[in-house]
Amino acid sequence: MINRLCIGLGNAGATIVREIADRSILDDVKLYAIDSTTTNATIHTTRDVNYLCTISDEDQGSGRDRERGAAMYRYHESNGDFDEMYSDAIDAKGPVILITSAAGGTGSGSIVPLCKTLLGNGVEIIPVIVFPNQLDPIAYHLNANDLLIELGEVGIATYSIFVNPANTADYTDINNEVANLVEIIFGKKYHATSKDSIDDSDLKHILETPGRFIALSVKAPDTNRLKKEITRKVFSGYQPAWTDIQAQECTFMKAFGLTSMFAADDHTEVFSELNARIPNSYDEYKNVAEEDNNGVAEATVIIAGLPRHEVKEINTEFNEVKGISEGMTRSTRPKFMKRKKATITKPQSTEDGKPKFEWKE
Ligand SMILES: Nc1nc2c(ncn2[C@@H]2O[C@H](COP(=O)(O)OP(=O)(O)OP(=O)(O)O)[C@@H](O)[C@H]2O)c(=O)[nH]1
Ligand SMILES: [Mg+2]
Repeated sequence: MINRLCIGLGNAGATIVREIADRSILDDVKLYAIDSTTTNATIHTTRDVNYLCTISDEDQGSGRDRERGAAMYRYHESNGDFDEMYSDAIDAKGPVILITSAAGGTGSGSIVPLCKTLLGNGVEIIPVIVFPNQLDPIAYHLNANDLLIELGEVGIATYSIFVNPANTADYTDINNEVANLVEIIFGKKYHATSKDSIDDSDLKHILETPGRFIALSVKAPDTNRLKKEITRKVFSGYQPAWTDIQAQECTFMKAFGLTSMFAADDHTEVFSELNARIPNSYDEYKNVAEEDNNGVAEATVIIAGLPRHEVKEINTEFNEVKGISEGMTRSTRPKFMKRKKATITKPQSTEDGKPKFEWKE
């Protein structure tokens, strides 16, 4: 019997799985990465990641094609290449986390048949999707939008979304945040406590709430700064938050953990700004751990039942450029320019050896 399971797809998914592999707190999580290149497989991690390399056909034009990603996945699936991963998923404890970017081809395309198979086998799954930012090109957003539609069609109810930062290709920070979410939803952040506590069955309940959820953790030297930092991270972090109007229309599920010297006294105050932005909550789970924690106060936040974030509306009436001569007519010249024909004749003898040029009527 294996414990937890996490599968990363495509470049972003494999890179994030590598980050997870380097965290000792997630040692008991079995890791798979599926990608169409072997580059990722050769990068060192502190422990093993099971790499499954799908056929690489880059010379056929592999970039950002979701159809290709899905077809490759189905081919390998029918070949039995994912059988071990599937049996691990069926045996795994708790939900299986699937991580991919939405914008590419391999991960965004193959996560759909993967979800279909796992759901068909009764496996509980949570997709964690890395979205393009508003400044990313149209092709990224079309892939991302198609992915959401297809995940809806296969019946995904609970999921999480991160949005990549604009104007940078340094993903260290956001990838770290995704790994933090994995720690939280696998229950690694809830320190032992004799007071209110969040256990696996509470987490199961929270993560069965339909809709999008966010999960993050925050550290600060004192509770006042912790309160401000929670608000900052929830409302301007990598996971989209919610508007006041959306909050009025939805019923959220909350899980707030606090580890600090006086956690019981401070719990209400630390989450007060956040609670002020949540008018309707169905339930609230608490974890209150009173310990020195090396002088640092640490809070974890899960909010479930969130609406999907705003996707970029794309006008698909593309203005395609015209062919090189489309809409042009051949030019005519004035009569006085009446042209003679230029002819060139081959040299008759080898003496001068030059082609002969003449104007002819
Ligand atoms: N957060 C994060 N985003 C990434 C990372 N690598 C790539 N991206 C973003 O992911 C999108 C591209 O997806 P990839 O994961 O590279 O694509 P893929 O699944 O390998 O698919 P192909 O298009 O077939 O290569 C772009 O929006 C990139 O900005 C990563 O390590 N972390
Ligand atoms: Mg790739």
